[in-house]
Amino acid sequence: MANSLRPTSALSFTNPRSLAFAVLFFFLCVFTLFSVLPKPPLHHAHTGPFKAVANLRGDSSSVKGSIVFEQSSPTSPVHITGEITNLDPRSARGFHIHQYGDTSNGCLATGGHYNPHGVTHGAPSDPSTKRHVGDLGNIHADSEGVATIDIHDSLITLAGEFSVLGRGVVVHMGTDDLGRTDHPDSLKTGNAGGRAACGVIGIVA
Ligand SMILES: [Cu+2]
Ligand SMILES: [Zn+2]
Repeated sequence: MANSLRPTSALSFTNPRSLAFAVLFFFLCVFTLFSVLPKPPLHHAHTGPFKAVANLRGDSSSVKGSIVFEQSSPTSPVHITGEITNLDPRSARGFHIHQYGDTSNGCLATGGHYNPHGVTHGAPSDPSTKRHVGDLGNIHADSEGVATIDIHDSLITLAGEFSVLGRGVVVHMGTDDLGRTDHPDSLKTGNAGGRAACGVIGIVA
């Protein structure tokens, strides 16, 4: 008889169903609050677009030019455009990003091909396991010795740990064999010969 007189409010937590409802409502409130609160950015990384330039000059050759690198976001391909002049007419010449942006002792100071993953030399069309990040293949000069560059590369980037910003760009005196010949240097440098001109990839507005 006394039991039937106890209040049976819906919010009584002695009722397991009401307790479950209250807990659910609480978490729903917390979730809603967190989803509407303004969030601070997770990090201060620049998300793009990114733009860089390299001005190439030769140590002793007259080969020169200017190359622009553009990338709309950290995961987009990099668009490389520009012009290199005074090349041998109708030639193909190795074109790479080298490890260092140091030309203080001439183009040799830029070191080897930029190869952060320790793989073999290849063509830009090869998978990332079979090409250096810096392997951009060959540029092709016309009858006047001018190469017009218009490359989209999906492996190089201007953002993050493996950014090529601050590294070197080299145009070689010979043709890059893209890792396809029996020459002992084929899988190391593409046997592209000496360094005709080089420059440092720097940030521009
Ligand atoms: Cu090179
Ligand atoms: Zn290479």
